Amino acid sequence: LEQNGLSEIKNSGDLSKLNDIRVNLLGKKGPLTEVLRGMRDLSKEDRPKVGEFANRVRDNLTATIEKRRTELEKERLNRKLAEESIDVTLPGTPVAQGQPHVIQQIIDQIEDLFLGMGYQVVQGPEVELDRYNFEMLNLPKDHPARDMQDTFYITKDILMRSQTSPVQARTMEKHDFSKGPLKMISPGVVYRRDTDDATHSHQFHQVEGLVIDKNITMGDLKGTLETLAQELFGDRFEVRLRPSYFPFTEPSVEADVTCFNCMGKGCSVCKYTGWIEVLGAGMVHPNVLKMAGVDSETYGGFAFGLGPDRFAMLRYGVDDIRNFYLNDVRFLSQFNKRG
Ligand code: FA5
Repeated sequence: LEQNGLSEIKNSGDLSKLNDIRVNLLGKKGPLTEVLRGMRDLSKEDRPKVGEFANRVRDNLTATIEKRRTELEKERLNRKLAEESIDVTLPGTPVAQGQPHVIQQIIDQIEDLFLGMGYQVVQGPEVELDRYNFEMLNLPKDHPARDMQDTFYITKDILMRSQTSPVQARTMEKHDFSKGPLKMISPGVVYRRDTDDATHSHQFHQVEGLVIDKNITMGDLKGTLETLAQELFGDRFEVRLRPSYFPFTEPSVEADVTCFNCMGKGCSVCKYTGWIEVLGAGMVHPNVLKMAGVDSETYGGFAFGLGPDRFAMLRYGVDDIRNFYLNDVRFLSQFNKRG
């Protein structure tokens, strides 16, 4: 029995066979158990001898099974390691790397510039109250200048904001001027019922800027806009300020930049003017200050609202604003900051 058992164990090829052998040899119905059970029928003298012998056989078999089990487990692990080994010389699967949208890149650059000049960045809601989008900006309900921004209304009093200027009103209302001046920019998406064409989209971006303090002049506005133009366009383009009208600023201006497409000669992109309008600005109207609870005798300031979509067109020579919104990765990946 012992010799047979030992050779069966040595020849067992896998763990489940080894387990079967163990059950057969040492299990409850196995021959050894049988022998031990039969001991009660033996004489007093034979009992210890047979017992000792049977126990020795059992111990030997158990130890051999354990040894074989360790061997088989090792073999199995080695086989698994060999099967699962990785060929490090195989070419890897390329991982596509994302990047901020080109307009977001422009907005990030504008934020960096203004943060460096001590401005704070403030966000406002895209679904806005008529009160902030128009009324507090000196545009009561029946004001004809509301037609300048054809607006998506949700209800009589709630709309998709047509400009980022409502964030001015919201921020001024909360600002504690005893703690210092207010300097903010507010980037975001705005909506208008404009007919889409090469330079107009019904959904586009604006960055609002606002400074309120004592003794702010038009010269401060001009210097700020020149710093911005220099940062974004370098010396390649000319910037001109042109008198304009906004109900919330007086006096008001608009800034145009040389058309990138014809460099001022006149083409269909700039509607044959040689210029592309990029922002509106002016000195904050006293009514706007008063409505936000700011003392308009002591404080004044300037505000501007610029279109980063147009900035992106100028900088990269993109001749149709709609390209930014088609989400064609072939187009967008051209503006990869990481090169
Ligand atoms: C305004 O929206 C004013 N809130 C700007 C302002 C702020 C003036 C603070 C004074 C003080 P305007 O409607 O001109 O102004 O738009 C500002 C800029 O947004 C434009 O110069 C242009 O760059 C951009 N813009 C306007 N309409 C569109 C459009 N449909 N598609 C893309 N960009 C547009």
